[in-house]
Amino acid sequence: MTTWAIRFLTSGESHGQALNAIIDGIPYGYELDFNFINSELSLRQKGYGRGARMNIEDDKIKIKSGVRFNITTASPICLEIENKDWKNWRYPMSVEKINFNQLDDSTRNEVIEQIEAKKITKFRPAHADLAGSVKYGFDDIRFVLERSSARETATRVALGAIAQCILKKYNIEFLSEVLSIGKCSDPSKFEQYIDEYKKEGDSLGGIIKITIKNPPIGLGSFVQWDKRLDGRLCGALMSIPAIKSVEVGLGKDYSKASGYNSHDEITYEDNSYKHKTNNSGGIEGGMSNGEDIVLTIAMKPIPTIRKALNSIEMKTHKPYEAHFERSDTSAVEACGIVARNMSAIIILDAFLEKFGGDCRRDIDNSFNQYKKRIDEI
Ligand code: EPS
Repeated sequence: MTTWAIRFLTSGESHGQALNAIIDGIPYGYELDFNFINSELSLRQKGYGRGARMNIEDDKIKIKSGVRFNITTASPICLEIENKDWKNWRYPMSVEKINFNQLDDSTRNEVIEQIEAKKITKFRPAHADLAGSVKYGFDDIRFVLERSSARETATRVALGAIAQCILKKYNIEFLSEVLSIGKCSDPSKFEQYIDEYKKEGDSLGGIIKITIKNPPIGLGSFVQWDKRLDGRLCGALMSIPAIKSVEVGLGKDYSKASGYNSHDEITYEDNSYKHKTNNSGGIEGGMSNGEDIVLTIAMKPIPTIRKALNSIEMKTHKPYEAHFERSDTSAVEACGIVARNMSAIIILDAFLEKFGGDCRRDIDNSFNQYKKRIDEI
């Protein structure tokens, strides 16, 4: 995915020491609200159907660089989120710290035996296990599952919450709402529905709606394929583990309507352009059109399930029941928090591409000047 004004990377394994992220391109002069950032992290941990891991973790952002007296300094921001569960995972995560040359033969053999015994070799259907192990040549699926784990999304929420702190100054807000879990679309029955599947050792996915409120008209562009805002947002949302579809506005239902009956008619009220409806989901021609941006994403059921599916063991190629580790029954609500924060990173990128400067005052001037110009049209 191309980003234009900001770049970011994340690192860390699910049961490694910590998760880290670095984001570059954040201008000078924005006050960050750490209570808000930590509340987004806490919301990502919650939602009905989460597993025992969430009782261990207490995700909080630790800033390592790029912020002084709560104000962004324009330097890259480096952040860390601790994995409290790391302490419970002696092998194999800490094994690289052991100097094999200094061990006597029997201790070395004991360590090797422990590593061998802990290897995971039974692929879970629908997980990254199979393709990841084959691609990299791993003989232990743990190398795949540690990094492919949705634990990584905590860092993206922290980065997205930083983006939200900045975009709030321009009245842009990000909301997420769970529309359905499995086949249940009655929120008052979600918990009961999840309980039934939990009892069965099964898992669930769901549908989430993301609303981006008050984006200025003209974010993104039609001039180049990779500048289109819908492509950028959809790519970012598809990169969230377990997401299988992203729709903008009416999405696939738009294809079933006729143009006359579905396109959003344009009006002019209170000094600005508006649309009578919002079937386009706030994006036309790869640009925000001034309406709220509405995206709907579908999450597949979590791959790790107690009620084992059939699979193959890596060494013998013989059929086995897939490996089970402690897991969530549903993480749909958490996924909504991840999705709104991923959207915030992309909107900030497009916002800084349009109004960018090195310091907040320049960006405020550019934003206000643009508003003045479009009010005068
Ligand atoms: C996950 C498996 C579970 C989830 C985890 C994602 O972790 P564990 O194997 O430690 O029980 O709880 O999600 C998180 C840790 C998180 O912070 O969201 C997986 O296999 O993707």
